[in-house]
Amino acid sequence: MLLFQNSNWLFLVISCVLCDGSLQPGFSKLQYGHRLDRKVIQSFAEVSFLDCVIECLVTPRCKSVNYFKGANFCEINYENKTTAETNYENGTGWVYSEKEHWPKELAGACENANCLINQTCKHKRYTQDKAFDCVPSDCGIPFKTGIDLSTTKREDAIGIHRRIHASCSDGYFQFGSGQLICQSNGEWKYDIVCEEGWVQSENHIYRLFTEKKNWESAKDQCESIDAYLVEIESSEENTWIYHDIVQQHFLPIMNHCTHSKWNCTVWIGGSDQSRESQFIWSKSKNIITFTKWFLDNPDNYKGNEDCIEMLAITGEWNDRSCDYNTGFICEKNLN
Ligand SMILES: [Ca+2]
Ligand SMILES: [Ca+2]
Ligand SMILES: [Ca+2]
Repeated sequence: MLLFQNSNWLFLVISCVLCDGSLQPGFSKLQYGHRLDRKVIQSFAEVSFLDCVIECLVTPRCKSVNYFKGANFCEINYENKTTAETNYENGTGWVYSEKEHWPKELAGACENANCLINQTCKHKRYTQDKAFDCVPSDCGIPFKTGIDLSTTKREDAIGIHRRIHASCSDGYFQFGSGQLICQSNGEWKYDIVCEEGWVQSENHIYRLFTEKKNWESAKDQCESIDAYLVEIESSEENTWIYHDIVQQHFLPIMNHCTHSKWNCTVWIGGSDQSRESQFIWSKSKNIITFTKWFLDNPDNYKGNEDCIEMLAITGEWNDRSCDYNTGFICEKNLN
């Protein structure tokens, strides 16, 4: 009987906390027309003001909330107006409130949960269910080689949304939409890869490799990065590759090139391995129509020259033994 009375009493206290009396300090200290800028851990759409406060109470790192009444939009902050004075500013339609003005009991089962500083406590709201879980509260600052986060706008700056857009730093080529999504496991999902070394011409990109490989290995390396050994289909493409890649990026670092043109070459993707004198491109399997052969070539010297290299000095082609080790150029189509 005593137990029954106690639990009834407990229920009464919880009900009162949730209805009026104890909430008074929190409501009486609301700061209308203000918000704390750029200190957001997480934001939530379509939540009530009280649920916004509860999100803060169950997140150890949270110190205050911003709430936009018109859109039922909630932001929970890792600072308050005392710790981040200069970020406290006017904001029409916003309400600002501090965590310490609200009764801890609002956190329900999470009231005494010892979640880590980068976690938030999940529980069933407005019930006496004692079950809770500690889950990551945000994804932190995203990091990936070559990503430039300085271009993100205020609305999607780090933490303000669980979804942001980034781009690649100078010198990196961007693959993917640039979208980053903070997943519920606390990890960013990246739809962006920034790679160094690619140069673009129209809807193709090219990348020079100076490490020396035989033709087959060079071809494999291009395929391993979702590209192919370059296929040169026109005089314009040959000129562009010769001027913009070979002369600009290859010759300057190959200081021995002046001694012999035969020591300074790059593999391109053509060969006559399957049928002597019928040169085809390895990726498209197209028969090679445009050619830029160096004097007296292709000559199939010693009956053993089936792969095509470009002479870095002149931009002209030579057939050579596929076992020779030299640099190479990969090409990739942009969709
Ligand atoms: Ca091409
Ligand atoms: Ca041959
Ligand atoms: Ca030759």
